[in-house]
Amino acid sequence: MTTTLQVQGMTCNHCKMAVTNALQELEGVNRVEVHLEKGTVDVDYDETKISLDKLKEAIEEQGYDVK
Ligand code: 9UX
Repeated sequence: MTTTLQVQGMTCNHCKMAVTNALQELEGVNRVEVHLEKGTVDVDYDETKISLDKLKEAIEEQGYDVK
């Protein structure tokens, strides 16, 4: 399924890459799209392999707040 997360604190391209890489290395994540201007992250993932909480945790570990 695809979900859109509101993520606070992503302002530059480095932030974008940090969040993208952190999510993409997780088992069950198919596609990640960060929209800096909107402060959102679209994640296409397999919910039988990974939970939404795990996705949020991975983003928070990079230092960003997930709404
Ligand atoms: Mo540059 Mo993005 O310090 O946090 S990596 S704004």
